[in-house]
Amino acid sequence: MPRNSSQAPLTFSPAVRSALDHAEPIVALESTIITHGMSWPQNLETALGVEAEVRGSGACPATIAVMDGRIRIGLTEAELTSLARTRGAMKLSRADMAVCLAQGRTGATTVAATMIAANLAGIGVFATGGIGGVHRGAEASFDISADLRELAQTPVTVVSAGAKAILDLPKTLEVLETLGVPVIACGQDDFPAFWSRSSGLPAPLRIDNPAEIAAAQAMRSRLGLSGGQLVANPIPREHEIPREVIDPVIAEAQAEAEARGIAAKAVTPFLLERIFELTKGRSLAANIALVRNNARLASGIARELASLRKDGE
Ligand code: PSU
Ligand code: MN
Repeated sequence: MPRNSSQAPLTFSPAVRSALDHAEPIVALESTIITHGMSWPQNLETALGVEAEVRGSGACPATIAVMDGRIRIGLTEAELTSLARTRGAMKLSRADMAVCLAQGRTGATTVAATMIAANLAGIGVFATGGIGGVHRGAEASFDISADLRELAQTPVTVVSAGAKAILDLPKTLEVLETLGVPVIACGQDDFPAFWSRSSGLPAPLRIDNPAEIAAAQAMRSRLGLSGGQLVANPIPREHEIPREVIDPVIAEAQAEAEARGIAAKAVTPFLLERIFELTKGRSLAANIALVRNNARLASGIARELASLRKDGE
């Protein structure tokens, strides 16, 4: 267990508490995708569906959020429903967590904040859709997601479908390399592009099975290397939106965001919502499919991490 975890205001759901006590596999899940990434009621359906996917793959889901001054590790169905209906939840990254907790507000955790909470709780793997990264035009806006630095410092394996394709993917890969984050494609050589299976860029590393991904994370800590791993799992073929279809849509949404002066934390939610409208919902269907697919892979990694821990005892 990481240092200081005993002082952190963590509240475990009964299911997660029991899984931790029995050293059973656990997969952390984020909540910004629920409050800022999708709208009601698809956000709740997706959150429940992803949890079911994790259970069906032999692990315990732990959706993470901040409520009433506590970091909640695992939410009941009633709590998930209430979060999915909430308007005005804070979007929490590393910078915002402590203030949200100190003020007793409700907040949804991004990839960065979910990694921090998962690590405090002793959970080693986390599934999401796509991480944040270097935004297009970052050379002017300096908009680079805190998710990247978090991957460099917090020892959690993050399973995603790559970085969201609204980003500048070559620059995102460059920053990850500079920060020393292993970017591991699963099942193919190319780095995936969220809605599409390939970004056209090679991934720096490739591992095709959960056991080796878990072993690599354990090896990092034996080497004293800080940080986690980014596992890039391509969207299932039947759900992908080909690059030539989605690229012009992204460009149009991007141009609108610029024209309207959308900035900072609002950029990603605005682009996802506009792309949803412009694709008449196809982007959302793809997003849901890829998150569920990531939840399955993350569960496999969680099972391997649990058996590594048992072997180490
Ligand atoms: N994956 C999705 N949808 C999302 C996100 C991830 O399929 O909405 C969220 C994650 O919480 C991620 C955040 O950390 O988008 C990135 O926000 P930003 O670009 O502002 O750092
Ligand atoms: Mn940003």
